[in-house]
Amino acid sequence: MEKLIITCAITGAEVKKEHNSAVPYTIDEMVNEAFLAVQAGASILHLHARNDDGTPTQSASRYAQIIQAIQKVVPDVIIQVSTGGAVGMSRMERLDPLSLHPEMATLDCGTLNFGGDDIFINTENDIIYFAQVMQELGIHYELECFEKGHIDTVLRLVKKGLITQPNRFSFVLGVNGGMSGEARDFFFLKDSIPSNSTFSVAGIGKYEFSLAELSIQHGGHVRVGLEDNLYIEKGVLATSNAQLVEKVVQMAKHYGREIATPKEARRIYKLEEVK
Ligand code: KMH
Ligand code: ZN
Repeated sequence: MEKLIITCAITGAEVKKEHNSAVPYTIDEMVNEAFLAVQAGASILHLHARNDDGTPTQSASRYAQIIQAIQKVVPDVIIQVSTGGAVGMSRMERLDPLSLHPEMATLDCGTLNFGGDDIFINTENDIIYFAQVMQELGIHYELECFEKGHIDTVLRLVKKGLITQPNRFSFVLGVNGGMSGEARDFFFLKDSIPSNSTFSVAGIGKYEFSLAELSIQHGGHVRVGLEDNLYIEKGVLATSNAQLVEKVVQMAKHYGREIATPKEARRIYKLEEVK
């Protein structure tokens, strides 16, 4: 089995310090969380930008400050910027950080309810347009699929040549409005993608570690982080992103799966191929 790629989603757009005071907002806080998460074993950082008061922003200049500061302390890590941003942001706003030519970015592959009155909108034309922009800029994308229909959309767009190979899927499961993250969901999605694809899991809330464990055992990769889950165990808040990463590293050790360095992750995810 390939080594395990751990992505750390350090802050997100929705969770707040009121939920867990470890959620980073400022650039210094993000750098500290990023550094410790990478030290613990993360090879990819999934980034959202925030203003100092915690409000989410897709401003390229804010992303530039965050990325530069992070790269000073962990120069090799793979940076994956979010093009999901926060619910309600416009398409163009969401694309703003791509002007920085990050190594990776997310491509959200369908619309879904996002709890309460929120709808996370990703129409088919949005997906096609975002993919086209990333391809033109040479940015490697990860396919964020919140349910099976999103995978079907990807496979249809791949057939039409609108989404290019290699396909790196991320199963983001457990959003209120998306697919749950039970074992049966995991196997259904894993068995629905072509065998030459890679996949990672991002379990939201209570699904974070149960999905991580399944993915470690079945050749997938893992995303953890305070964006997705605030607890290290039931009822106990995590004290840092690094603590969540460390728990996955221990799990991987238990199953005899080694952890990929950023260099190894680039090879596994084929990030080094001519863009
Ligand atoms: N904040 C969510 C609405 C992504 O990063 O691409 C979308 C999200 C997905 O987090
Ligand atoms: Zn995100």
